Amino acid sequence: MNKTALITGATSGIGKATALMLAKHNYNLIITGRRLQRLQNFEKELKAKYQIEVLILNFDIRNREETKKQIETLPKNFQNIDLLINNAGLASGLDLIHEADIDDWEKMIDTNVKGLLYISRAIMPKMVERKSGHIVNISSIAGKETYLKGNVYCATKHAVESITKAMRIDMLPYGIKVTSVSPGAVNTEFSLVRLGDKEKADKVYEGLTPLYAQDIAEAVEFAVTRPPHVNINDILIMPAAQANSSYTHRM
Ligand code: NDP
Ligand code: 8X3
Repeated sequence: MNKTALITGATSGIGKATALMLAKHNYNLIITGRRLQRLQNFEKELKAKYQIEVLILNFDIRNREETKKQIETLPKNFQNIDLLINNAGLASGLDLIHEADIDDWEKMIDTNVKGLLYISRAIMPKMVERKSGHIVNISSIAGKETYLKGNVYCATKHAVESITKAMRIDMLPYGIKVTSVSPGAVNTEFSLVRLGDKEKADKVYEGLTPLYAQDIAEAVEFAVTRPPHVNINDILIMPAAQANSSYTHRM
């Protein structure tokens, strides 16, 4: 029988590439995000290419009640989630901490921290009941280091790191694996969302070869294809042209 994976934020970037990778491994997929048209197009693409079942969940992960309801009302054949990829997230703004827009802070904290917690809280009890499951949290180099103007985004990813460690401890007796994957600069819609401007977003990747979503999907692939006795705790993956969050080598 196929396993089931739920990927938050599968409309773009890392989430979409990870969903495609999991489809190749014959997972039935629950794909989530706010942009319904994208989810519908992606569902068509997945079903055309792979012999898997696909379920769309179209909701905003910041909405606590909606998130709970979506998981509580899953159709029977999608209720046993084997793999949760906590990917939905964003940076909003790049400003000094005394100048930043507080709405940006709310957005990042509500999505990257609270949203991740809401969906995990809804899914984990069934994993515990079944004594089986794997949770992969997409963190960031921003969860390991703090950089100029990164302030609250970095804080949210530091929180993801801490939540990951907490999950690993609390899930231990139930045989549930917990992995953190922390990328450096990946060329997705991330910078467009963060900076709100295509020209500024393109500059982030100018003069260097960044990571691509596929690279992160491959890191996730490694973590989810290990034998039962192996857990990959943490993967930190950077472009070869980026030493850490502050030093990049541009041509
Ligand atoms: P993208 O902007 O390409 O994708 C972000 C995804 O998150 C989209 O599918 C989006 O879906 C979803 N999402 C955002 N907000 C919400 C919300 N409120 N409710 C539901 N879904 C939401 O960026 P990436 O693929 O790069 O980002 C994926 C993850 O990787 C994020 O957690 C990010 O912090 C992390 N990351 C990214 C790096 C990078 O350099 N790109 C590096 C390190 C980590 P929709 O808009 O349809 O709701
Ligand atoms: C995204 C990577 O360095 O832009 O999490 O914060 S960075």
